[in-house]
Amino acid sequence: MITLALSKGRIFDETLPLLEAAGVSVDAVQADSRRLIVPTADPEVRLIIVRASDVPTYVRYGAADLGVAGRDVLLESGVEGLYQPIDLGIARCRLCVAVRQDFDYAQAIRRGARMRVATKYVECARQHFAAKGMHVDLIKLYGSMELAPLVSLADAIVDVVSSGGTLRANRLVEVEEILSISARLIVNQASLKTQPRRIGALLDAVARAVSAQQAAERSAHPSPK
Ligand code: PRT
Ligand code: MG
Repeated sequence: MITLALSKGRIFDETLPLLEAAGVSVDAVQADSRRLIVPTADPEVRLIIVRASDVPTYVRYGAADLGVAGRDVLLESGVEGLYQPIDLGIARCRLCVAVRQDFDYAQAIRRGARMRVATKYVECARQHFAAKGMHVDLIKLYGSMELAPLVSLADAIVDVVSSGGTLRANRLVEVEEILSISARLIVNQASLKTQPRRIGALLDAVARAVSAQQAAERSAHPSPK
């Protein structure tokens, strides 16, 4: 049996079509249920539903052989014991620094002001500001980072942004991009050694599904020459 860890929401929704194309389809009723262990059309593959930030943990300990996790989550959690063979190109977003529209970030940097930065991504934020030689006080939050500058908890936030709609709705602006992010397939290294044929075949099928999806996207939205 191969166990694949996924989080509900965009990762689940965007991974299912790739799995389906790889021959591992999930019944719609099962997908919508509250079950935490979801069977697939392949009796040798099952899904487990976990919190996005818990995916690397399940895979690292071998409770799942494979998982799908955002690059943001992987950078925060570390990747020891994990292979990252495939960039799935889904759940795309970017990790950014954002501030209130009326906050002069460039001037605060010039003055050498010690900023307070609220974020769930403490490791990524620490590295980013250290590389810029900026001293910041990091405040760890677990969600709704966008609120922090509005109630003076922080001067800036580090958060992932996709459409930018949430920032705009809260009168925040993006001032720096730190990383571009997409979701990766991760694999437990020991699982790959003990089930090389089965897992290898699944990885090949998923890689083909990703290439086909990206080719279809390119032909639907050709990039300007
Ligand atoms: O929600 P929960 O606390 O359970 O966990 P999570 O937020 O880690 O999970 P989930 O499912 O929201 O995100 C899983 C992964 O999707 C993340 O690790 C990212 O790699 C990726 N991803 C892609 C995003 C977004 N796009 C995104 N927009 N993750 C979060 N967001 C948030 C963003 O923080 C903002 O608050 O969505 C909000 C709206 O974004 P806009 O810019 O489209 O308005
Ligand atoms: Mg979320």
